[in-house]
Amino acid sequence: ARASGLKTGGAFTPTRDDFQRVYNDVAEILENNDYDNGSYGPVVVRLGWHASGTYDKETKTGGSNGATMRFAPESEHGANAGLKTARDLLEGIKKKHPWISYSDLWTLAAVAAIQEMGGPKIPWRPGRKDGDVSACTPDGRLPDASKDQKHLRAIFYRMGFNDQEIVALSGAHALGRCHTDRSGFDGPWTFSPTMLTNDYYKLLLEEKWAWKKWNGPKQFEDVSTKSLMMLPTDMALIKDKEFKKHVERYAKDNDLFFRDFADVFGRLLELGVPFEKEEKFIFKSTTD
Ligand code: HIF
Repeated sequence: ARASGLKTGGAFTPTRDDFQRVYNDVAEILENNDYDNGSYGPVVVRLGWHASGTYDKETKTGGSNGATMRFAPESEHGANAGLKTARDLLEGIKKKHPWISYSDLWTLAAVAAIQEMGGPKIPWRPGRKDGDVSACTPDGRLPDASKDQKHLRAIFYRMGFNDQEIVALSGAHALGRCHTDRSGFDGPWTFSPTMLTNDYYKLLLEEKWAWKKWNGPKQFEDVSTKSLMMLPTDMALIKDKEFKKHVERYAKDNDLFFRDFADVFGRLLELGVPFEKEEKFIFKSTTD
């Protein structure tokens, strides 16, 4: 007998093992030497976050339920440029496990990407249902990187997060890079963009940052190597006293960062979802 959900009359109730199988299949396709820094992990994390970060706690609209980024106009929103790469990558997993909703798949894949890139275990639970085009959120709900701390607070308070949580989430910019053909910005935040560490906070505090001289959008570069970047919204975390004190805490203590990040990133992926079950899964990483 199969140690997983039973098929009865076409209905399929997936078990923890079935979700772990999806995790394993995602983990297997993340590394690819022909793509960016050798991993789809960062762009998959960005997909999970952009699918979730549209949440508005007042109107209870947006969030990861629905996976409405499959549809225009949301897929065409400027903030989502480049995410087709991640959606297309996960299409193969959806074909192999057709019972999983896109909204569960995208968030589970983000969890797998974080864990496989050396990050903490992110407790995750299923229960998201896919919506249709009518649930697409209006443009402008995701943050604009050219702005300051006031904008950051407006965007993340709307999702229900506080200052400490904004800073804890921000450590994910240790991962990946900016692409001129997506956001217009250019370059990675850290020297190890496929490993989650607290380097983002350390570099923010320890490097000297100056405006990059170029024709692109305003961004910062590290004075010593000119190979790293910070967005104006990243720099806001050390300009603002309330934010900076948390940057200092996370720069000093990677375990604290991992604990707080796992908690807040897990909740980000749950925004706007009317779960029927409390129980969360902790997936085995391939290195366990
Ligand atoms: Fe990002 N983010 N993000 N981000 N982001 C980019 C890339 C990534 C913001 C702007 C950008 C978060 C918050 C914010 C990731 C994960 C998270 C890019 C570059 C921009 C401009 C896109 C491109 O050109 O490819 C802003 C303004 C944010 C508010 C602070 C989250 C906390 C850090 C919530 C988060 O988890 C990841 C991963 C990438 C890298 C994607 C890649 O393709 O490498």
